Amino acid sequence: MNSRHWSSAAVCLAAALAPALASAQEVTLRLVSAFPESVFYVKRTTDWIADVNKDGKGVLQISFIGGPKAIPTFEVGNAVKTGVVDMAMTTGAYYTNVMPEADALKLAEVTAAEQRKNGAFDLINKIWQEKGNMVYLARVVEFTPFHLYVNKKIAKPDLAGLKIRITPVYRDFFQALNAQVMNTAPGEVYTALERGVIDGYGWPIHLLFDLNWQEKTKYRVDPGFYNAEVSLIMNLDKWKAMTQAQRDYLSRKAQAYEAQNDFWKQYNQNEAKRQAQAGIETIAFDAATSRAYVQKANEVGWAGIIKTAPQYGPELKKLLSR
Ligand code: 173
Repeated sequence: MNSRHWSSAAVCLAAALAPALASAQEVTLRLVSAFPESVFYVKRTTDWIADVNKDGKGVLQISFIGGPKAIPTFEVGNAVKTGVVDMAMTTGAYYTNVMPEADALKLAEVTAAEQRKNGAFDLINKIWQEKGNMVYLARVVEFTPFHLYVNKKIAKPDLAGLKIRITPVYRDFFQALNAQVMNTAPGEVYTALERGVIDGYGWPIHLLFDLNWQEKTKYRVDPGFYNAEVSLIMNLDKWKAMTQAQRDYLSRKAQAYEAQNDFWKQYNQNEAKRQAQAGIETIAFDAATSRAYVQKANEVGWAGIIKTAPQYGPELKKLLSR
């Protein structure tokens, strides 16, 4: 066989093996959203996935499985922990059943970018690995306060006699304000409002419209409090099974998503305007009452974390506070 024959054989062999080699190198990760699919977080995340898939051919692909119809909101954390799914877009309040520390991310006063520099990101990853069998990839929502929304007018921060929809985000705070609370996934809030089962709810400044809650909401209480957090998390075993190149690629893309968080600043201003246009009135307290309201939120928030997470709570507080 002369060299010309050898080279054409080699070309044929390479051509035959190329797809097999490529597929051996490419991993497909299954991602779920803990938020209903109509919520804008999902559109932003599926746009990000499209970008990951475009640039990640032969390396890494993400397959979007769906929202709470695939995995119920409060079960998403355990699904990631056990590897039922590989990845999730969710918030810590939805997986306090995996570890109470998850809900501390709402108390961050330092930005996600700062958390990567000051050791908070590393501490979060240590805890998430140890207690949740998870990798914490990136925070994709910040610069966003939570608010109390009510259908009965209140003159002061006292929720006695009111039944308020919560998640773990708001539990300690609203209970400290004497509310009767009811833990509910976002997907069930509209019906609860419609039936008058609840007199109000906690939720960020944005995305009411995505769930049509503006139809059933009279007042937003100002000021807002905390720092709404939504993040990408991943199963640790799946992470370890990937190649270094795949881990690097996913980390880089996740960090690029996080780097877009300034987006929320303008978006939230627009959302507040849109609420006013939809007829949602604001209830505002005087300056001293507002200060005390926000301070109480922070105090009871950290007290709750430190009580349920005595080992890591104080360390998280140190690194996430200003
Ligand atoms: O469902 C919620 O009110 C909640 O806990 C939350 C957390 C982060 C972003 C949006 C909602």
